[in-house]
Amino acid sequence: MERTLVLVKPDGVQRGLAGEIIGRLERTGLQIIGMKLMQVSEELASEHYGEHVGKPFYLGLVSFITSSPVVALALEGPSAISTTRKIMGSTNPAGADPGTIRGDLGVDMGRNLIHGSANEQDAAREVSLFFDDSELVSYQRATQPWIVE
Ligand code: D4T
Repeated sequence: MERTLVLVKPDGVQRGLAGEIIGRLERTGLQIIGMKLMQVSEELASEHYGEHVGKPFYLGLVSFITSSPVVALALEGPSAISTTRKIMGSTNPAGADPGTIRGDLGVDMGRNLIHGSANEQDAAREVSLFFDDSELVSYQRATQPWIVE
């Protein structure tokens, strides 16, 4: 089973879209194994966005992600990373496909509502950055055989 980290970014929380965004991901059948509302510190933001240090949008990105609370989720399931990225849509909402979270709910690159880990290595690093082991819950769902063969 694969895991991924999702953040409903500050614009999603401020706009009251956290439930809509989480619902879209939840309906895929991916299982929520961790979830919390939290304020991202400058330190956590710089670790999370380390790959973007030095890029022209980096300071704005850190300022945005620390500007207001996010909802952090750890999701688990087959192809959790690619499934989440598909539902999110491409980075710039202006070009994101209709039917995706960014395509349906956003219009601007700097306010793209959601983060999802890009690959397995990032997912492992990001899940452990945002969640302690004790915050990740292992549990059975009665619906599981109707979601995964
Ligand atoms: P995240 O990481 O937020 O899930 O987005 P993506 O994986 O889809 O995109 P990314 O890492 O390339 O960018 C991270 C974050 O930076 C913002 N951004 C990006 C921006 O404001 N201007 C830019 O030119 C780029 C490339 C949007 C997402």
